[in-house]
Amino acid sequence: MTKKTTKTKKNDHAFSTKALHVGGEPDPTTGAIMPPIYQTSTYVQSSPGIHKGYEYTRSHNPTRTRLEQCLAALENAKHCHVTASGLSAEMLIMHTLKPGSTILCGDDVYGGTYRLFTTVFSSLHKFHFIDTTNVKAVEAAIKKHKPALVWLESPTNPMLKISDIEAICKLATKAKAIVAVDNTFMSPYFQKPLELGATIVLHSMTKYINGHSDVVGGALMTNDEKLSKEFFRLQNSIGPCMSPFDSWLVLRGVKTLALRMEAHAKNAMIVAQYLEKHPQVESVVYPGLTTHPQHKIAKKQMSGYGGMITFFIKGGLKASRKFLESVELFALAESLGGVESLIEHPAIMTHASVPKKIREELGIHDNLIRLSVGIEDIDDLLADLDRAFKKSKS
Ligand code: P1T
Repeated sequence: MTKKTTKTKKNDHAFSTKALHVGGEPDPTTGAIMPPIYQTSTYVQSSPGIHKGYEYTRSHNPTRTRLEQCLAALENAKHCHVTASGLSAEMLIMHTLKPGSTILCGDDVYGGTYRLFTTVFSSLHKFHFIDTTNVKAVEAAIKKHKPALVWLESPTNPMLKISDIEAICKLATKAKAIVAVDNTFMSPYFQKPLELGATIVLHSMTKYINGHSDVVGGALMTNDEKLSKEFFRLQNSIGPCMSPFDSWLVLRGVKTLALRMEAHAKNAMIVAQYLEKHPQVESVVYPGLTTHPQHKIAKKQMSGYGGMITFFIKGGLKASRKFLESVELFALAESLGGVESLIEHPAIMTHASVPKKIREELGIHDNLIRLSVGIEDIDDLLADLDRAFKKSKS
């Protein structure tokens, strides 16, 4: 069997099989079942320019190559480029655009994405932020602004707004714009935007893909060969590459992505239903609840609802602060998508770089709390929330 046939066969496997076996092949020189960490910066050449495909680790590294093969297989993408962080992956996308390009961006995005666009790339490109859950508004904005790129985060961070990716991709394609989707909250397990018409999928690998809160990384996937070459050129020229050790950690973490996502979603649904009934809760946002404004679209384009929940606690900042100080199992920390449960206050923490006025318009109020529901025993998680509600009652 040729090498090419073996790879094609592996790519035909189901998600959880690919997560283990694509890029996870035993080391051909020793038989080690776990791939080696090629902890090297450079590679010996037999004659100038004659080498085994690897010259320098900023450009290529065999451990990173394995991770890229695995992630491309999981997203059903032809190409994947792993980067040093989610934000550096976003930076590379911005650099593929001609200076002066127009970007139509969802109004609710991760605070760091907002900061990158409005304080770093605003001098290079033009950004228009709109509510992309409204397809008609997107259609009108595409006509008006003629963007080169439509940027969607779906579900959004932190409001969990969901955009109709397929409908927006159709509108963008008609207008010769490309669509990039930040798929961090769903991971390729629950959502595959390339199959819905997106040109680029972006992940903060720091979150669900790695899943163990011990790596910061990003990934870009595309089926467009020209774009992929441009990603490589830019990454090699600018330098935000992932280290061999971090690549290896993600390669290990991603093996359990399917199991973890199922466990996150199962726990999150129970927590969301618990919060919905709680007398100290004003309202809950979770894509799996039928009360979610875009629940139908979520059902159509996602195969699960993920592990992220936001809710509004009664009693304003005082109550949210007390609640956040009172939880014991839920750790008060930025980030999400790790096996352990995290809790945070978007207005003060992850979205502090979004101006207060815009935060308020989006609904990121002082009584908004974000949960990244982990895979602990559900009874322990509910008991922890119960305790914190009791303590925060004034
Ligand atoms: O942190 P980094 O790996 O650079 O990824 C940035 C990023 C991009 N996209 C989304 C949807 C994200 O949530 C993030 C990072 N978010 C957090 C750190 C957070 O706590 O929300």
